[in-house]
Amino acid sequence: MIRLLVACLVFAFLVGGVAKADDGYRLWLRYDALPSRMIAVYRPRVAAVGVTGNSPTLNAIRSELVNGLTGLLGSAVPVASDINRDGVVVVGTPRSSTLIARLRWETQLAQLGPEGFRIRSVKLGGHSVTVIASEGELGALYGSFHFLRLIQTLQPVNRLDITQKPRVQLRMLDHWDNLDGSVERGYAGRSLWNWSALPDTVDPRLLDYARANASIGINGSLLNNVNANAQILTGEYLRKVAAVADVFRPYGVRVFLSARFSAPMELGGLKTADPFDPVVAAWWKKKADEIFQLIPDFGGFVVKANSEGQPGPRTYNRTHVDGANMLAAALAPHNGLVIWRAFVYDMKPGYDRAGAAYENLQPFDGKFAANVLLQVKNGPIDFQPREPFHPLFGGMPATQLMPEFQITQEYLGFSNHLVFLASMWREVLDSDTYAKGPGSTVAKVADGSLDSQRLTGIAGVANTGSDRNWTGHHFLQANWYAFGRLAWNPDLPSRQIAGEWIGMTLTNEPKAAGTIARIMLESHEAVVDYMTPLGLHHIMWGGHHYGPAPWWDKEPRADWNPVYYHRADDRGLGFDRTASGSNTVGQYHPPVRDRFAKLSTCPEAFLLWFHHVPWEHRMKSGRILWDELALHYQRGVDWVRATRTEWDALAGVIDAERHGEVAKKLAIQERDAIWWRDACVLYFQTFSKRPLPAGVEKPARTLAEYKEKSLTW
Ligand code: BDP
Repeated sequence: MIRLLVACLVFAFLVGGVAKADDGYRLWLRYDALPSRMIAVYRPRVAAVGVTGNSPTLNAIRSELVNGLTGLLGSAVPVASDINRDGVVVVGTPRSSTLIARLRWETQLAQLGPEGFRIRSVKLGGHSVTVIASEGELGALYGSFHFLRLIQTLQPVNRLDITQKPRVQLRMLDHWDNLDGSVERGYAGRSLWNWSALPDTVDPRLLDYARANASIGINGSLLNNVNANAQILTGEYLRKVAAVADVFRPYGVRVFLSARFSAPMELGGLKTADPFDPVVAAWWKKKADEIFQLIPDFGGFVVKANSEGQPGPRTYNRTHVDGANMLAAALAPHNGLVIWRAFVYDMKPGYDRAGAAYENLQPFDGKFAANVLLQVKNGPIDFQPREPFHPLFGGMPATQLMPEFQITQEYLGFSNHLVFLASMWREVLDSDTYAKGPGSTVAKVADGSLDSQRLTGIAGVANTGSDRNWTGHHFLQANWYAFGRLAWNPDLPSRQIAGEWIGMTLTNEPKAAGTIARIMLESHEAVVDYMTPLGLHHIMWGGHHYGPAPWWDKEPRADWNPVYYHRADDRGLGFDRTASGSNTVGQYHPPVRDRFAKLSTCPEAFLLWFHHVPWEHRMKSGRILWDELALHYQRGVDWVRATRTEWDALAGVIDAERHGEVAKKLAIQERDAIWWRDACVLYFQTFSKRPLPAGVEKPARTLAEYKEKSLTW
């Protein structure tokens, strides 16, 4: 006992010198002092912060820079109102700063817009200074965070000449938060919004939420679940929403609400919610006026209509366009937006859910009002560990499409599994739709450049909650970070995003940072390996979606059951979406369509997505499908084991608190990966009737045991 205590003390001492305990609350905005040799480098460049003017955003910039730079440099960085020495960091707009006005950058800044920024090392009044300028205060705020990031990641700041502007206008986090504080598909505690205390008491944490979002350029926040409760639109709740919006405003985060289509009935006592009924339209108009009275910069409504039991225009024999445009008309006078979700699928005999959204929405291309965006999930089913890109991308050139990603890991191991989602999103953004020939990527649909769209957006379903570390797992903060960075610039490489986040959040020690980056960049493929390799999808346990249940067939709707998706039989495995099957592959443009449709050219990552493949089919490796499948499952398990060893070796480089917590999560991830492998291999073996190939471990339990109860989280 004594020996253990001494060992712990010695360890704590050793570690204490390297890295202080950290509960993860500060995210990537930690601002701990840099190594002294770096402080010596930066000190002359950041002697003072020159932010003049007074506005909520300018004050936010000043305090972020003073706190950030003071923390990073280990001693006070004061505010300077003029330039009387080298090293002043001058920040603002031509209106807020006479120094910036003197530079006559108006033309360049106008090209970058109010959210863009210019950072330059210049001589002003005989002194070497850094200028962070924008046409708008928000751009200056984004530029300030960019400047801090350069220092946090030990980049040189002596000869800066940077111009940036966001490629996508609306960069939005969607919270699936219910009014009772629970979070649909949330795995990091309760909702961040404390409705019962609002509007009188606003949790100070909301300020840190807004700061974190602004630091990565997120400028919209949907506060409530898309499975919406109409109550959020009552006067009582709108006043609470307004209090939240007040906290977010200086940081450029606009508030959006999910609108329940039947709200005129539930709140207004109307007999119908028919979008063609003038009384209904008038109700929405009045509601919109009321909202904008309270929240002048309100973003607009997000609507899930006629999907999974939600009310919508179809209920009244009207179309999605009829519904969306009626709401759009109510919001248009205030410049509000309607974000209409394309997640629509109605079970009918013999249908393929993967084709449903396209069938429902594509015919309305060009019909939506100018202030409507159609929000399309990255893939045609539902946030699976891997899906091909949604065929609506490239399929609706006359519609403003807004990709929707899921940051929260509904189908990817909740907040227990380390998986860096930037790699997955990159795969989708880089996918070539061929809508206008080669190079018609999803990224170009998202940023509007493919079809010269006026409005653009990207949404991510948030993984945040009341947990002290926000995301339940320290590493999953990286997915929030990555989402913001990709929404700002959909071409950013995953490696760069990982590198930035690691440097800001975990360590700048090159060897450790390199190991962690590799782990992150490999993680998505590994999770696909142990969950849904080779194009398998939706084989999770019913309802909660944690852990495997490929045998599941108890849901009331066929298209909620894994057996519907994998179609295993004695012959083989996979969903035939080619001409001999559902033919929904036809929703893609040639040559994508043909590449997917032919067994010989279909990427193996999507093989079982598009084809029903015989067990003895020869794969590129020369192995038969069955052996390849089993080896993928094994490879996923091997990766988690290797990662645990590598992570253990990083003790001392990462503070003990976060290191220990991540290690515990990795142990769960290994347990789960093994469970996934065993359950899937045993189940599919009942069809393939073949032995496990060499190199695949013998399952620890029987299939009956895996079927008996789900994995716990
Ligand atoms: C599915 C979720 C469900 C959501 C739905 C949606 O299982 O909880 O309500 O998506 O996006 O992934 O509307």
